[in-house]
Amino acid sequence: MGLTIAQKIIKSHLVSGEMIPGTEIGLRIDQTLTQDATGTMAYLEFEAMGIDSVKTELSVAYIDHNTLQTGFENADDHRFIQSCAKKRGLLFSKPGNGICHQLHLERFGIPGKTLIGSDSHTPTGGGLGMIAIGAGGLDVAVAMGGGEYFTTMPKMTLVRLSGKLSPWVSAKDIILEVLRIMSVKGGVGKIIEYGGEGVKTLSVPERATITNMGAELGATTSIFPSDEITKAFLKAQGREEDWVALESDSDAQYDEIIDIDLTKLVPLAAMPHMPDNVKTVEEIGNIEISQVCIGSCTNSSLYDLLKVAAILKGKKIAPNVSLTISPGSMQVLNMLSLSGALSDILCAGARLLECSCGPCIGMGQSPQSKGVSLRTFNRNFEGRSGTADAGIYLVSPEVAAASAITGCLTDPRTLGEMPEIVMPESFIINDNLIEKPACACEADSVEIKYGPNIKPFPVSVALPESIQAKAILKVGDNITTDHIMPAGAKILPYRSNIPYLSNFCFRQCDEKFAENCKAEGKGFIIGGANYGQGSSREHAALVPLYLGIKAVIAKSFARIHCANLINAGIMPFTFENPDDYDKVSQGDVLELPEIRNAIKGGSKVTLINKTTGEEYALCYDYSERQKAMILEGGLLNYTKANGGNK
Ligand code: MIC
Ligand code: SF4
Repeated sequence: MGLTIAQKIIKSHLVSGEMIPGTEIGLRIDQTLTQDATGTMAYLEFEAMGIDSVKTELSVAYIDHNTLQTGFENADDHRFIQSCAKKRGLLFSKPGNGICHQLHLERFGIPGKTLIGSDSHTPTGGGLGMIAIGAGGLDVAVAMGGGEYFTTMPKMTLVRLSGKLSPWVSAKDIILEVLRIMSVKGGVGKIIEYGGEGVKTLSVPERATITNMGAELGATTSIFPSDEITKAFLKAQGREEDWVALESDSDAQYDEIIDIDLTKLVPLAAMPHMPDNVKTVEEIGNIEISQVCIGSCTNSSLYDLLKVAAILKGKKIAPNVSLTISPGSMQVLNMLSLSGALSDILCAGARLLECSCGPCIGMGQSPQSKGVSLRTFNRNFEGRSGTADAGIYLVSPEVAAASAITGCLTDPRTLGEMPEIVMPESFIINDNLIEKPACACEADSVEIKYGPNIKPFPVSVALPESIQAKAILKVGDNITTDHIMPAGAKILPYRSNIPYLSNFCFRQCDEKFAENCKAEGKGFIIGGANYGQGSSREHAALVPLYLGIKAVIAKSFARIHCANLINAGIMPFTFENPDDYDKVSQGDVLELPEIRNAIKGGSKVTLINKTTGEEYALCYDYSERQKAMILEGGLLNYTKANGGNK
């Protein structure tokens, strides 16, 4: 039987397991990336593993999230990461160089290779034909040390593209359409592969916009073929030698096929507060807006910003609008500037921000109260922008630029003819902001620099015989990691200080959560469907661990968060009968009797509700490795108990 592109790469990197969907596989990882908001923890974990230097082909530590320095904390974290990179053999991308995913695409991604990154949008690399997966920091630390990356063998979905996009319609509209069709949980346990004739009409940055937002589908990753277009992109980046051709076999089998005719697509927008709440811009109508933010790892390529510049050229933004532009990389900014396009953007009245995540992670630019903000980003979760009552709409660069001019949500097709964009044949290469690691003979003398805000991280203990604790919190469906462990300019500086961070856990759902946990000393969380969707931040597991959470019992889980819980030593369970979710109330006293024996023997787990006297059957499908991790109290303890990096 023929193979899909993803299956071919998995096959060539398979270290353990079999390629049977739903079962655990272990993959050899060629490249890793970290960013600063998850990186400090990942390098602390790497230090705890006691490995001298990274064992991958390439590992890069990027600084792109915590670039607002309102105190010493972020700067100290950057210095810590920089010293780790120098000592342990990683490239270090300094602040100002750009957003990790855009930079990795430009400078390091290679078709056919595997990449894991401590950021959920790592699948951006799928635009180049890589298997690029977002993971928790601990999984990345293990991979840096040469260990396998374990995940569940996904099912294969083919999104077959035909036709060609109409003027003013763009790659963002393709992925918004996929989100409309599949929903934010539709991709769980799947790899989304793009194929069909329409693929040939999309450049690598456009493909990367699509694979980037595959994270919002909950997919393991998304991938495009590596073809002549990929080759041309790598050539323009001075890396033609990195190119290899990759396509699926003609008789490859997919579990699901979705057909999209690009010709029929129109400008779309995801309305507050979920990326799958998609309607056409026309349907939503000309609502008034107060802010437009263009950038993020989804839409900050040179192509995107040249389009924005061409639309804004000779125009002025509406008086009621604040327009921000965050170029994805120094290369993008440099080329915009040299081509004169930057001047078109600035003269129209835009505010130029640095090449970083910026407003996407709430690092400034929170909208006004009840403000409507159009963003070319990938997430519009409630409160993520830093303004609790703001309404965030996710749109394409075309819709964003057109609306900035008119002052209300605008279908760009009403502006007449789309200006023509000519892309340069080669990019300006300047890797000045990438620092190389120390050579082997100097690495020993490099000192790791810890700042006072860097505190030890919590480690779980071996699973006890039985656990009795309160349902300390009950939440509904689609709880994001932004709910569990919010980000934003005020909180992100404490990513390396779990005790302090714990005060903000679940604030949006229950202001007293941390206080209640501290009073009880232990607890359970009851969740709905798709619990933990969104980011890869392992803080959403480490902070609950610190607060004494022993298990999360939900209707279903998002992939990365579920793995992070197990890595931390917190048990994820699902209700065998989803209706039992309704029978548990916050505050009920619950018991997992004989839980250690049950997990050890792989037998049924029952949850007893001591308050109501009811019993509920729970499900878990941990692999043998995960069972051992739960029994030992998480991945670090398990690794130590097994004498090294497994
Ligand atoms: C995000 O977009 O939510 C982030 C910030 O990039 C996160 C990582 C983090 O929380 O540090 C992600 O997507 O994984
Ligand atoms: Fe940065 Fe936003 Fe991309 Fe996350 S989604 S990596 S915060 S730009």
